[in-house]
Amino acid sequence: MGGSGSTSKPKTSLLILGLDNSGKTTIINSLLPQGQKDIDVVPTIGFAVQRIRIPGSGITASCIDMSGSSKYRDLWSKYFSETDGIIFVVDGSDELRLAVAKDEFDMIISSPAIKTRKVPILVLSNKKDVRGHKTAAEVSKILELTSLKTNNWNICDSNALSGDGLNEGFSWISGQLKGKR
Ligand code: G3D
Repeated sequence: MGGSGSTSKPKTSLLILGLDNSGKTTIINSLLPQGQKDIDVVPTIGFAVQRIRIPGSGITASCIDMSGSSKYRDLWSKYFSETDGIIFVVDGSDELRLAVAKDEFDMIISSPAIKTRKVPILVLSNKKDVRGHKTAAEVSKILELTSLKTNNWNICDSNALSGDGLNEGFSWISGQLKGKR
């Protein structure tokens, strides 16, 4: 067995999911040290996966844009079966697309890999600074989170541009991930 040295293998995988324009890229950038825009785009068929390693944490975060790629859903199962946690990002200021986000959310939580492995799910109602933003409580109702009994979940309002609300969400999910190790 070789030594792992300073580039030890990440042990934990996080999946960041949501529709386009919800703020996923802004959020993964905020997980990187300032000035480091070290996002790999992993070549896949039909949908884009952005991947980062969060320095010092042993966590790899992969980000999939769910918009318009539903025909590739079968290919997502690989990511679902490998992930230890999910961050589902919605644009809380885009009321019309919250219904579409709900369909995607239902697809995630009904996936056997997510359900049976009890993957913890953090929902971010992003763009809290935008007028008309739906609060965490309102988004929770739309997504029917209280009916979700198979997985631990949490929901926070966030502003990915300023970082407001992100820490609360990240500390919840990292607590969940630690509990699993
Ligand atoms: P995506 O990766 O989910 O597609 P992005 O989304 O991270 O690219 O964000 C889409 C747009 O929303 C970007 O604006 C980004 O700056 C903006 N955005 C992300 N989070 C917030 C937020 O919390 N508040 C506000 N006001 N804007 C946000 P552009 O103009 O670059 O398209």
